[in-house]
Amino acid sequence: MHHLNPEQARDLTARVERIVGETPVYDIHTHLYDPAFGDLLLWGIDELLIYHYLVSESFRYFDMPYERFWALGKSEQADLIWDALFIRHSPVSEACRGVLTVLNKLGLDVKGRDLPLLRKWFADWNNEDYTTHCMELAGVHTICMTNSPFDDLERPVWEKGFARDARFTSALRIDSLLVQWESTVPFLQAQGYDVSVELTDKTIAEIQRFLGFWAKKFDALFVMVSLAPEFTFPSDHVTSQLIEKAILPFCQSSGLPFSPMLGVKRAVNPDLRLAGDGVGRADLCAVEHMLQMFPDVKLLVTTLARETQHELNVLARKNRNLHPFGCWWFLNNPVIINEMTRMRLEMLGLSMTPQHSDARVLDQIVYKWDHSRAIIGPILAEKYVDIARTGWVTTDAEIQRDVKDLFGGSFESFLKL
Ligand code: HDL
Ligand code: ZN
Repeated sequence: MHHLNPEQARDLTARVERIVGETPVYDIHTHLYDPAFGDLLLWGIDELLIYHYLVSESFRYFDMPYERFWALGKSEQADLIWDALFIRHSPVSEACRGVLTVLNKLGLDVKGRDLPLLRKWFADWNNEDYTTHCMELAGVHTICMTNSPFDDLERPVWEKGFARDARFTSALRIDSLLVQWESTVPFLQAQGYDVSVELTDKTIAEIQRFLGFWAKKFDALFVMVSLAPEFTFPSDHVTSQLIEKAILPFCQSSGLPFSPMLGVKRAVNPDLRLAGDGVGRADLCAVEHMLQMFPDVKLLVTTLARETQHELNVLARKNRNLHPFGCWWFLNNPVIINEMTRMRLEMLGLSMTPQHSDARVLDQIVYKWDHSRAIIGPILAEKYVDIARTGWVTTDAEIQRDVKDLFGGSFESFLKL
């Protein structure tokens, strides 16, 4: 029996897409900063253009040595990128289109292609007002930062103390501890932690004291790390030993989720610097074993390879304490956001977080969420139409509830698990 005629299907689709378009989102992983961090919060047309995604795309057209580019100032770099990716070739890539979406949503004249004129407009803003402007335009109500006690520019701001902007929450990032343990030991010792390279009981306890101090300082919501495709767990490798002996027990006792981000190959082209990382297929048995060995720890997981998404969803079906999130980095393209969102809705329903922005430049939240809503909305609408065809009618209130779940509600419930 068909319970829906084409007009009703169109009406339902329009309602879902409107609600998706209007529902503010919790952006649970970004590299943005509370405006109190001053210049660490990047924004404006030159920062948008020198985003490392565009740097790597530009070098495909450059024949200059890498070092010559890096020796230039930011606006000179931006000029070269604008010329290569926007003027001499049409800006059809996702990261290029993103810049245009931002300019358009800001109400600026994209057609004129006048970069100097665009720069003048941005020069009139300050970072507090512009933060509010971008969050309103993007429909983002809260931004989770990536905070590292190992970052020499960021740490002093935390040590000095500042009045926090409630719209910015925190995640404690510990790559330096887990992935560069031996070179991080002297830093920890200088910070007053009695640690040795050898993972003695004392060292494990001191690592947990360090985690507790910074998790409290940041009011961190979870502990995160990015790991290489080769990462396995459990194993004798020091990274795995640190996770097993220090991190997961800390997460167990503190109740903070652990967030391994799996499958990044750092510096596959070191000359590209921040733009030089690549992707590899992570072994999700590592996640499976963490879940089996630490059944009461919550794992907030994203993986970088397209090929590992289905397996992650199956793992999430088996473990309510595993929350998959986002279309991370090289996955943050319409073709893959489409596939991942369909797969997650079809396998997990609404108990997951389909997207985060990973924004490094404040204005990017405007395009990343515009582009993602344009994909998530129609897919979600299809699912409501599919069940409506059976006779199951979904009210606007129920659609609003579901979209709130996808846009941060499920994440916040997961934190409270
Ligand atoms: O490790 C990470 O959190 C990644 O998101 C990297 O920061 C990466 O450079 C990035 O910005 N991806 O979007
Ligand atoms: Zn990131």
